[in-house]
Amino acid sequence: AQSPSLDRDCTTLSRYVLQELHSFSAEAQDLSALMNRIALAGKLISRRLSRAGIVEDVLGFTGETNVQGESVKKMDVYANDVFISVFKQSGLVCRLASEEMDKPYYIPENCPIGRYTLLLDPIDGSSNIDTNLSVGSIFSIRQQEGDDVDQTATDLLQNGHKQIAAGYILYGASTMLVFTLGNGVHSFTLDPSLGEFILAEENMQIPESGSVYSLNEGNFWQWEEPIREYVRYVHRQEGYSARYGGALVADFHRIIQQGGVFLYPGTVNKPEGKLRLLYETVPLAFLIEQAGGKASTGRERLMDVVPEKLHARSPLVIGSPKNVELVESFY
Ligand code: AHM
Ligand code: MG
Repeated sequence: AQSPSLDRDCTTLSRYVLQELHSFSAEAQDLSALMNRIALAGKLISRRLSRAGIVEDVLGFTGETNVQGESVKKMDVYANDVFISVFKQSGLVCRLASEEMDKPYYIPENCPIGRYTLLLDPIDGSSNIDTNLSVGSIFSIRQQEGDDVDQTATDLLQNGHKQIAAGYILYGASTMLVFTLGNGVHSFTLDPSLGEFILAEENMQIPESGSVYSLNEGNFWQWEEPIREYVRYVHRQEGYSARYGGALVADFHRIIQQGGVFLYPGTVNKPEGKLRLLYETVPLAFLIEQAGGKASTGRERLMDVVPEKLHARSPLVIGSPKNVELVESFY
């Protein structure tokens, strides 16, 4: 019998994206080039992570603090630089906005022609690196609107429906790239010996409901009351399983594949929670909706939220439609 991967004819990412777009329009060409660049960044980051402890400067902190007030890890800086250098050569992206940079990064050479903005969290869940656990990268692509001559990037302060593409790279036991171009969610697995992302699943669909709930229960007394009530309710039911790995991308990947719900609610001191809208919660909202799931702040559909600033945060309730509706019913 043929192995399953051979049955699938080893569809590579670059071939798949061109096929999916069914056209050779300028935009289709651009998107295909953008996805290939993201894949290249993913390969470079994956290669470096796989050598943690063998080569220098993979583990540990730089000693700096970023815009978010968090200690910067060496891999945060490396991954941010990888995305910048990969997109400098693309000609397509004029601005990159990242968790690691206070202001958007402009690539002047690309600005007259580069019509796209890449929003990203270069390494999500970086506290997992030093213990050899999964981390990810999250990205979202938007069309630049207006010429942004004063470099304020105010056109980014619009809702999630403005996204053209979104996805993540999961650096786990294997490296996976999962994305949407607004026409379903597709996943690819990196074959390191080929250096190619090979199609794993087309049109992923999240189950209607699932038994996993995923949140940091250490924050119980910090949460707002509806979330405490929801968790008390879960504790009284049979059949739920708690799963929380400390990296959003990895926890989200479990949910989108197997169903259930991931939550990062607001707390008394931080009503907007921890996760950032433009490059963490809203890209995942786009993906989950494309896979038949739901994403909410608890009070409203996440895709409709308009950020007040580049690094704005939002609560996150995301996953199977039934599970998300149940959480919302506690508000
Ligand atoms: P980071 O992007 O700075 O790594 O922070 C985001 C991470 C998420 O991956 C994860 O879900 C969350 O922070 C974990 O936070 P906590 O330790 O408060 O549970
Ligand atoms: Mg993050």
